[in-house]
Amino acid sequence: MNFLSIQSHVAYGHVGNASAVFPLQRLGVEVWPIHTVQFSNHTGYGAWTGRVFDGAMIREVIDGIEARGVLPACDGVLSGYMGGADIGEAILDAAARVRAANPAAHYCCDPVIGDVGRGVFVRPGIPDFIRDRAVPAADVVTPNQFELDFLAGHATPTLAAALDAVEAVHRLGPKVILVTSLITDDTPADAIDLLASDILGTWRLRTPRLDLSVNGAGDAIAALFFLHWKRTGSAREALVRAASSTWGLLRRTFEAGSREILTVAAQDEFVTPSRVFEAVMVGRPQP
Ligand code: PXL
Repeated sequence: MNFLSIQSHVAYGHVGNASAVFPLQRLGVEVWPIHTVQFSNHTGYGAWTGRVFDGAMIREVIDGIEARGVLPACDGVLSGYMGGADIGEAILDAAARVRAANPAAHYCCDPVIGDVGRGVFVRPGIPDFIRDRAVPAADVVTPNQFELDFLAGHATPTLAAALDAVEAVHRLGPKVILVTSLITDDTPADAIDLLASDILGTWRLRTPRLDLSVNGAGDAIAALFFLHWKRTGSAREALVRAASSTWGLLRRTFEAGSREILTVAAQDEFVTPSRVFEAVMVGRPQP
């Protein structure tokens, strides 16, 4: 399996490509990372150095890969934190070029916009670009609850509202959806829910809630979900594997009291999660 992974890069710590690339490699994927930014560290620290790249830079690197004649061997394009809307255009162009070279390739868009605690943390213009251009071009999307609400255009205080929102996102185009970090009035106080949805139905997976605040776990789970979906063809199976691995990663991070996720030290969780959660069907099959 070969993936193009187009997202941010940080030198210190683990978000964006610095969170997604290694778990994929650990699971046997050849990853072709293209960085949309290179920062010293993630923006959650409030201060960072480095710069945002531009669309021309992304296109140049894709041109070079295309010149090697290897685009037909690319099985998937994964995108995350975009930096600027021109980078978003370059990402969609890359996804189209890969699909033209390999009709069996898929595009997974992690619609990185913000989260419930921090609100929007990307540049103006990016949220609308993601909703209006990137999500409709994607086969798979992996919003957290904040991003789900934005994409669907309504809040999701109940499971029924969340299921409606998932349907609204399907109507934008994607066949497969993963919702992460979902808390509704149906979620116990000590738990957190995830939903996965495809043509066969919508499933919920519930894990214990860990009292920690870290960045980058969403980037890892999107990569893992996309890979496991590519390998199994099942949103339910991909949910079980990706959520179990990510929970194990977060449990190890919590126990260590680390501000950065333990992508390297907890790598065995990607292969053999220490605890495997089950998924239950909560919604009717999606058209
Ligand atoms: O995890 C999302 C993310 C990706 N890339 C960068 C970030 C963040 C979240 O803070 O700062 C650069």
